[in-house]
Formats: sequence, structure tokens, C-alpha cells
Amino acid sequence: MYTPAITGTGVFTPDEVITNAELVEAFNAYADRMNAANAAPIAAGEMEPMQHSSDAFIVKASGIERRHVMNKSGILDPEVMHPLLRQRSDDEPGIMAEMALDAANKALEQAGRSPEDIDLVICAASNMERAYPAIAIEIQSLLGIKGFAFDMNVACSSATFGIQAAADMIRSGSVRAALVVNPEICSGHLEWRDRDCHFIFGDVATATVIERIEDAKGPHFEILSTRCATQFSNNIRNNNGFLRRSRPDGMKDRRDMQFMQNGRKVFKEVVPMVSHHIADHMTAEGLEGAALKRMWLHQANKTMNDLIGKKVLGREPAPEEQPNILQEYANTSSAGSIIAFSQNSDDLAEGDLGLICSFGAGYSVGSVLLRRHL
Ligand code: CO8
Repeated sequence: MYTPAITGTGVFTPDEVITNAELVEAFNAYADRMNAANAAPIAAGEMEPMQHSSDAFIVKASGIERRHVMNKSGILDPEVMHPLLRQRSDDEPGIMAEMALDAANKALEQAGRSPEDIDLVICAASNMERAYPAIAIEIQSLLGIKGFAFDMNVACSSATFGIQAAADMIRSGSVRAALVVNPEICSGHLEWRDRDCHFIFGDVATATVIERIEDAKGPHFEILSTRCATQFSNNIRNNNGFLRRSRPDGMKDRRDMQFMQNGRKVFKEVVPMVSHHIADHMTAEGLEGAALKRMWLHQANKTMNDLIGKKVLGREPAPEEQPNILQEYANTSSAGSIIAFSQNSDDLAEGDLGLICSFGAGYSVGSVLLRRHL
């Protein structure tokens, strides 16, 4: 058995940024148009008017201040309210592959590796732009990697589940070095016309290089253990899929074809699930939560992270013990905990313990326990 280690990470951040103020202005303009267009049924009491969104609510409820997106103009146009992305020919790289490539090159550079050193690519994300061929195989081809590649989807937990799959293959010796990429183009599936969720997501891509610890060329994180858990829930759901046109009103503009959630229930059910998951993981390793120097948590909601951190450490976590990036990126699904890790891990000392933990739709929870080596 070999010991796996994370030797490099990379983040692709789209150039375009939408602040809460810009988002709310566009949403409110859309709501006003809808209310004007439906003035008669609203006046007759047959229809509820759309309510305005507010920057203050968004910051208080989530901690999110802005988000990066692949296309801003469509999202902010009250006539459109979704990203506008050009149609690509089948002979050019897809948008997810392009995003992932940037993050992958940064991760390889940090690890001091070139594509020929890698023999496995996993594209782990909450949405794939097409069913097949796998996005991972396209990325493998664009990078010139030999070996094999596959896609996997566990919503917000895709990255940690992907790391577990890669780490297990490295342990057993079936691969020597792996690249796990998480291109998340959440803007494509977010319902920007719904004020309950229009502020939640952003776009980004992350990448992680995992290899045998003895092959590490620089500072790295030993993967001590991983733990994954799932429990079915309808509280976060997206009904879009390949059977859509086969349904009676299949191609209609239906709300359930975009991201849907019962946010309050998710909050209440997922916080204890994640806190117990981390506690169980630490106990299985003969450790207490307080042994963790840092936690890189899924980036959905600041209050949620504060509560989980407090339960795990048994006290109020200091900001540097549990860094948040959601104020800058919003929820980027599986990429969130990897951005937090990538941007806030260099300062850890030899032997320090840290834990990456993601959670979300499914429900799903994944944790990766790490030890720093310089
Ligand atoms: N502006 C002003 N007021 C608002 C707004 C708004 N934008 N939105 C809602 N309100 C109002 C509501 O109508 C409500 O009014 P009232 O009290 O009169 O009914 C009031 O504000 C409070 O609303 P909520 O109860 O909904 O507010 P919460 O405090 O619960 O906050 C959150 C809402 C932020 C959604 C919160 O519940 C939360 O973060 N929950 C956890 C969510 C979570 O972690 N989800 C994980 C899902 S992500 C995932 O798994 C990946 C899926 C794949 C990604 C696909 C990409 C799209």
C-alpha cells in the first residue's frame, strides 16, 4: 500500500464579477417588469406580486458579497436573466474543459509535475455540460495525459468524493498520480429569476494533484484518511436531464429544471449531519476535533460554517482556523472547499492537521484528513 498526498492545487477564477448591488438592481428591474406585465391579475388578487431582493438580506442570510461568472451581461439583463455563452463547435474545447485546464495547469505547476506524470483524470462536478464523451477524457486529451479519465457527480461533495477515489487508487497502486478537477459553471443551472436563491452561486474551477507521498517534490499534505457519506433528500434538487423532452410539458420553461432548494431545511438538517460526520471521522482516527489546526469547509453559508466549526472545535473558531471565501466567490458547489484550501494552507507548519469537508445535495458529505509536511 502507498500513502497518497496532495502536492498541488490550482484555481481558475473567471474575470467577470457581479456584486450584490448589481445583482439586486437587475433582479428588481425584472420583478418590476413582471409586476407591470401582470398588473391586472395582481390587482384582482389572482397573482402575488414579485418582491424585491436586497443586498442587506443576502449578506445577512449567506455572507456572500459578490460572485465570479463566465458571463455577466445575460445574467444582469432583465430581458434574459441567465448567462449567454456562445455555441462552440464539436472540434473546439468545451467550456468546462477550458475552465478546468487553467486550474489543472496551475495545480501541476505547484506540484512540479507535467502532464506525462499523471495517469488518472477525474472530472468531479455538480453539473456536466454534456452526457458524453466524458469531460474528464476531453481534459485528459487537451493536456496530453496517458492512462484513463472519468466523470463523477456528487453535487457539492464531488471534489472530496473525487479525492477519495483517486487516493484509494494511489493507495492500491492502480495509479501513480491523479488530477481531480472541479469545473463548476453553476450560473447555467441557477434560477436567476427567483429571489430566494438568485444570489447563491458563482462559477469557478479547481484542480488537485494527488500522488504517492514519496514522489512529492515540495511541501505537501499527506492524506491520512477520507470519509464519504450520503443520505437521500429532495431538499436540493434539479429535475433537468436527458428525459426532459419525453415529458408532456418537457421543453417548457419550468422552474424545476433549474436549481431548487428548501434552504431552511437544508440548513437545519445538514449542520448536525456534517458536525457528526467530522466528529466520527476524527474519532475513527483516534483524534479529537480540537486537534485540527484548520478546516476548509464547503462554502455555502457563513452561519452554517460558524456553527459547524464551533461544534467540531468545541469553541468559537478563530477566522484563520476556518477560512471562508464565499464572500468573494459565493457558493461554487464542489470547488468551494478546494478554493479555501488552495488559498489558505501554505502557512501551516510541519505536522499540522487540517480537514477539507464538503457537503450538499444528495445529501452528501465528504471529508479528507490531512497532515502538513514541509
Ligand atoms: N431578498 C430579500 N428578502 C428575501 C430574499 C432576498 N433575496 N430571499 C428571501 N427573502 C425573504 C424570504 O421571502 C423570507 O421572508 P418571510 O420571512 O416573509 O417568509 C425571509 O427573507 C427569510 O427567508 P429564508 O427563510 O429563505 O432565509 P434564510 O435565513 O433561511 O436564508 C439561505 C436562505 C441563504 C438559502 C439559507 O437557508 C441557506 O444558506 N441554507 C443552506 C443552503 C445550502 O447549504 N445549500 C447547499 C446547496 S448547494 C449544493 O448542494 C450544490 C447543488 C448543485 C449546484 C447547482 C448550481 C446551480
